[in-house]
Amino acid sequence: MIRGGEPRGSKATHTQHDGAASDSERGAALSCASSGAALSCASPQRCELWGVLNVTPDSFSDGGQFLAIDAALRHARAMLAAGADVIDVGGESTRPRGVTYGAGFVAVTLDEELRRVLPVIERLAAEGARVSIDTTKAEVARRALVLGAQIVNDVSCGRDAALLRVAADAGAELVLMHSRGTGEVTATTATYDDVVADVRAELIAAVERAVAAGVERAQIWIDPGLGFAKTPAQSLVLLGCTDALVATGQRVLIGASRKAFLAEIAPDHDGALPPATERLAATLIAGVHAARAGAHAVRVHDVREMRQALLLADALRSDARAGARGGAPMIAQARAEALR
Ligand code: PMM
Repeated sequence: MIRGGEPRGSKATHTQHDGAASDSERGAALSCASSGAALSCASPQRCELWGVLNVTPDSFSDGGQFLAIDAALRHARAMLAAGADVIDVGGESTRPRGVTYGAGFVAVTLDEELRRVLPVIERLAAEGARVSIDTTKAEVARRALVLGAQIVNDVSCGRDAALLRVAADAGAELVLMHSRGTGEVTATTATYDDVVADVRAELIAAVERAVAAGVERAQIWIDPGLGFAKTPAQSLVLLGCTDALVATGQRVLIGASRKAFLAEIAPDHDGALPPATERLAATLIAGVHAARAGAHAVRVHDVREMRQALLLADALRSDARAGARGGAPMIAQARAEALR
């Protein structure tokens, strides 16, 4: 799939959004270069596909669809068959409170979260899937890892030392997703001097906390947390500057799939915001951009479609140019890769 990216500058488009910080966003829009990141990302890896499995009644785009274990397993298996490398299982919605998502997520008890995720994780891991547990609770992470999950996806950015120790003790991979507060957009949480430099610095600090807790540095992923404590414009800037995170040397996960900022940036012709399930085209462009910038994985709801987009983007970069030079277009290579 997509390998590497080309050097480029970055300019963010301004867009209407729900809150404060427009001055700092204007600064941030020019900040890829100023944040000290190398803009060239010739990373050789394949961009992984992480399929989203929300076993919740209230996630913003698929809430309620996969609460029943059978439905969750069916969906996970379909994503694996479509090429997912990881299934990211979450039992508590993380949608931030605010203009976009209204009341936000409903906190669930430990018992309820365990009840939702453990049976699904146990089955998927037993079937050989690489499973990630999307949680902020140390005990949920611990029990999921015991049942065979291999990755802890922490959307609280390593705030809880107990969660970090759980990942360390299990030798698990750990995703540190940037957020502030519970991800809501307020004048406090979404004010940045330079959104790229600030998010990068807060992620690096979280990486150091995790390393101090015993997690192997090479096991740690970072994620800008698009939509979490970020206005749509700030999310756009961060997505546009994915390479600034790749330049840290940590593996980078990008989760843009179906998010509200995509609708704000690309509304319908009549100005209406497309609902979550109708943001596929923007999701695919976001994923292709992230992969080209060197992201190591994209977290998506639509695995088959994302994979198709990444394969075509990759073919356009390499095969089409080889074809123009008189070489044989490497369609066969793409097919071989598709079968991996
Ligand atoms: N987004 C959501 C939930 N978990 N985890 C990571 N690492 N990155 C994200 O961007 C992220 C996440 C919210 O989206 P969803 O409701 O579609 O799961």
